[in-house]
Amino acid sequence: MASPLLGLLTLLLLQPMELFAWQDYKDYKLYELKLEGAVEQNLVRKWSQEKPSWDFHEPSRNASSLKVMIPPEEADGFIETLRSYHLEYKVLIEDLAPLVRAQRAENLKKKLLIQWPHIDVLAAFYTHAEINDYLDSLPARFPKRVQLKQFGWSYERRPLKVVTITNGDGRRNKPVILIDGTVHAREWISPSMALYVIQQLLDNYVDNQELMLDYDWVIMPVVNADGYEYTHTVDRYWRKSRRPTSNPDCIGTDINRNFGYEWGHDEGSSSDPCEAIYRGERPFDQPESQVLRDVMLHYGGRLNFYLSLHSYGNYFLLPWGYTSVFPDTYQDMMSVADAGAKAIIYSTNGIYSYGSTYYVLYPTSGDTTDFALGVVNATVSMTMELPAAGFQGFDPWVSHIERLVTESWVGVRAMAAEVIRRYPA
Ligand code: 0X9
Ligand code: ZN
Repeated sequence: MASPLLGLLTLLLLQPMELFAWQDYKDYKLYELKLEGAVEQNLVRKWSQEKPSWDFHEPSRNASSLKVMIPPEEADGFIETLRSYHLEYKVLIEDLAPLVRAQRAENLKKKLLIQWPHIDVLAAFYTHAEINDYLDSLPARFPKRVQLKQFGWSYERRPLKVVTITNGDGRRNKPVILIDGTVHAREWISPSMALYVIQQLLDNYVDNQELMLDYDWVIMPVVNADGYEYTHTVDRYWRKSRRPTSNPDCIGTDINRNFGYEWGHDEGSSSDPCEAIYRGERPFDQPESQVLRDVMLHYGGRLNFYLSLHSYGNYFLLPWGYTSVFPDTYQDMMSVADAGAKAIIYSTNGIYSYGSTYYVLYPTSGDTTDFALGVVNATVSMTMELPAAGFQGFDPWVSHIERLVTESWVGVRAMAAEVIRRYPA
């Protein structure tokens, strides 16, 4: 039956995203800028404010270069500006479109082979709905060891779920290790890593049981569900939430600037809805931030290790982000980071830098890690920036997943073991 319906169906199968105005990144370019010192750093900061469409990857304090993605209509002006400041640059990628398309095709092809609801974390990147289906399947498979709880909804009403994993001995109120993922939508290795941790604790119990003897694990693989879904359906490089702002041209808030501890400093966040680090109108005005806050507070009195999974950069970032002053327990937290860094370098030769966010990376204000320490009193609070992969850094190919998550697990496992050793139940 050669009907229009069939034609539509074929179109849907071949180009599923055209119908939803898929951002194809045609002729978008990726540049690398040389950064010589504070002068360039300040220029980049100024340009991020004035030109939100120049998508700078945030420069870390000591970086000697940084990447920036530029839309085709801005390319001439961008180059002119660089030249006028005598900044050195090189073009890394002339046209992002074929690469974005190839990654998308690779992932969709891999997913055809999956036997639902069993998912192979190493075989593909999954959508929020697919991850939720997988989480939903766990209590039946591990009735004594898994508890699944929905803590709320995203702005677009996606259910936000949290899984608690125990060894099933029935002992209540053990100290907790809380791991979250996907606060930033485009950092796709983050949900994969959260899922890998779940699979290690459940399917590889024999090797990991000592990690659950006196501690429970609480894992929220996707915080920014709307943003994450949007990276699968419309725009692969979306970072923020999806709630509209006071500016009709700019959508979304950086959930990692929206938390209510030392919120609102201009050093480390922005009041401009068009910027990547927009903090929102008020602390916790994003439903996703409220949900993660509630999860933290729920486990408050026994939160011994809070770990937020991001990418990229190979960092263990400790509080504070908002100030150059160190927290009282800084050295204790450093010992935990040190255990993670050592374990990784011994196993794969991967090198992590660690220290306070303010010094190691850049100032941040209103982020989850500062809140976990400042308000929830987590014993150890940390952001882990997983390694760069792919062409931008947060866009690994499916074939990279295994290397990234197995290496990262070595670090997470070692840090959990160190927390358990230092703070026995
Ligand atoms: O800037 C951020 O939100 C994080 N980096 S990312 O490239 N994933 O966007 C770092 C936040 C670190 N903050 C603290 N550890 N306090
Ligand atoms: Zn991030």
